[in-house]
Amino acid sequence: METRQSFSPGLEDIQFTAFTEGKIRWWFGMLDVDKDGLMSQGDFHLIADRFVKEYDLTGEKALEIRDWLTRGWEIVLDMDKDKETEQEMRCFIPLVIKMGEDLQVGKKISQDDFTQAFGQLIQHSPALAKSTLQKMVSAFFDIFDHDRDGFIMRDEMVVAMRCFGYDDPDMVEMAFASMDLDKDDRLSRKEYIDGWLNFILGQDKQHAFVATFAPHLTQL
Ligand SMILES: [Ca+2]
Ligand SMILES: [Ca+2]
Ligand SMILES: [Ca+2]
Repeated sequence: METRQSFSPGLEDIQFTAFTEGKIRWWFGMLDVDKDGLMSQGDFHLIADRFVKEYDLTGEKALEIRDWLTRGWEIVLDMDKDKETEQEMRCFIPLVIKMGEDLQVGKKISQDDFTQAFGQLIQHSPALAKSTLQKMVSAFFDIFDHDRDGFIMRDEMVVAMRCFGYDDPDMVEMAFASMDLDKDDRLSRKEYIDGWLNFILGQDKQHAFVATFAPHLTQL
């Protein structure tokens, strides 16, 4: 099964199973950095603050990351799409639209809302779920790749994971190694995106991320 992870999951594998739901709930917990059980702008501000502190950012650089983390969901959920697409989305995936709108106006999202929105997205269109997640993960790649050389190095991964509240070096190493498929000690955008897509949307219970971050899910 080792080589399986070098590709992102096929659309036929993308289903909203209990396993998928468990992973989405885990992922929510990762984004809820202040651990108040809700996802809000406050969490993204906190992540931004931590990055600013870790990298000692000032001026424009600091503003840039704050701006991105605050507006990230708009970009990912494609809020400026055309009218027709918007109506279609409102009709088929209203929970996703509502989540985007709630975040924009500063409302907090519960774990159930987040999970149900993603579930609806997956059930409506595995392809759209995959491309949405791809955009989201790709955007986080840009934040993790602090020096913008197109690769996440081990030290960049360590800092970024710390900003998300994961400071166990073994855990970070496990995640890094499982994504670095060509073993060149850096994560390309593709390695990083495929790693996350396989983890969140794939059905492989032996995935290294599952064992590392959410071992309880192997029992599902
Ligand atoms: Ca929170
Ligand atoms: Ca880099
Ligand atoms: Ca690599």
